[in-house]
Amino acid sequence: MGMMSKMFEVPRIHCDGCERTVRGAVSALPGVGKVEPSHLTKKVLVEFDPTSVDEERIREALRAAGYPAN
Ligand SMILES: [Cu+2]
Repeated sequence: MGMMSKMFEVPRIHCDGCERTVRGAVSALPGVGKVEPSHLTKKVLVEFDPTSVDEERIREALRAAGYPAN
């Protein structure tokens, strides 16, 4: 199975620093590929291998970093 991508809405992303924090937190998960946060859209695009990680695990990582997704 290939990579999947999912868009998360994360209202607390306000600046470049938030983007770096979010990218670091989500990228640390095994099975996660590209992570593209945007403080302009308040969204994060995440590419992941669904055999290694799932949406709930990504949501947990966002929550733990202080950036809960809607
Ligand atoms: Cu910020």
